[in-house]
Amino acid sequence: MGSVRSESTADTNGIPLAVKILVAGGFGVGKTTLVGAVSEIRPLQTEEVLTNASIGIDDISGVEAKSTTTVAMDFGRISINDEVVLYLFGTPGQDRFWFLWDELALGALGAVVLADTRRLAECFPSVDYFERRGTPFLVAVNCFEGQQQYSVDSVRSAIDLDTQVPVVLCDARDRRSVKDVLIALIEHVMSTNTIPTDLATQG
Ligand SMILES: Nc1nc2c(ncn2[C@@H]2O[C@H](COP(=O)(O)OP(=O)(O)O)[C@@H](O)[C@H]2O)c(=O)[nH]1
Ligand SMILES: [Mg+2]
Repeated sequence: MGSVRSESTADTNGIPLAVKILVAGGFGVGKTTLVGAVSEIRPLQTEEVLTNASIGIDDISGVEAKSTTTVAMDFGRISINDEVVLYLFGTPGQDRFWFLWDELALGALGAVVLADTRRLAECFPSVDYFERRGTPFLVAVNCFEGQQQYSVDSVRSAIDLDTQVPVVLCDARDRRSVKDVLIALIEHVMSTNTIPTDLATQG
């Protein structure tokens, strides 16, 4: 009560606006961790124990402790307020699952590209994908412990990002930190005023 309410929200029936957000980035960068940290529902995950079959296929250099891999995707939900609920879809990190991306990206309002500064190049394919598609995104640097801290500006220039694309630092394990990333993304989407054309065709 007393709050300013945008007439453009879908809240006229008390039903929150459902917003689809993608979480992308390279293998082992923290996508599953991020979705799990922030989700109000037990995240649906399709983790599979890394088997000998993936040796030489999944690049675990730098993440040798990693013993599982997301086969299809992560899914989670977070309410930003009474009016907006975000549905998070983690994209598969491995190149062999690229065919799933176009399905996942359908109707997505925006994307978080997670980056690990130890392996920054891993985020390039995601950045390219969303640039090509015209999906608003930001780059969230997952600050693993013991990792050399890079400035937002040095990450931006290393990725050669458009100046409009926000770069933020985060801890994928921390709910508050992840929520801040998502809020920054929503603000960015609103500032770019991009409504995906495929949303109009969704029921
Ligand atoms: N220290 C630290 N470890 C992390 C962080 N985020 C993820 N991890 C660990 O890094 C590994 C890969 O994370 P995961 O979420 O599975 O990566 P994904 O392949 O992108 O889904 C896991 O063992 C996580 O526990 C972080 O912010 N700090
Ligand atoms: Mg994962």
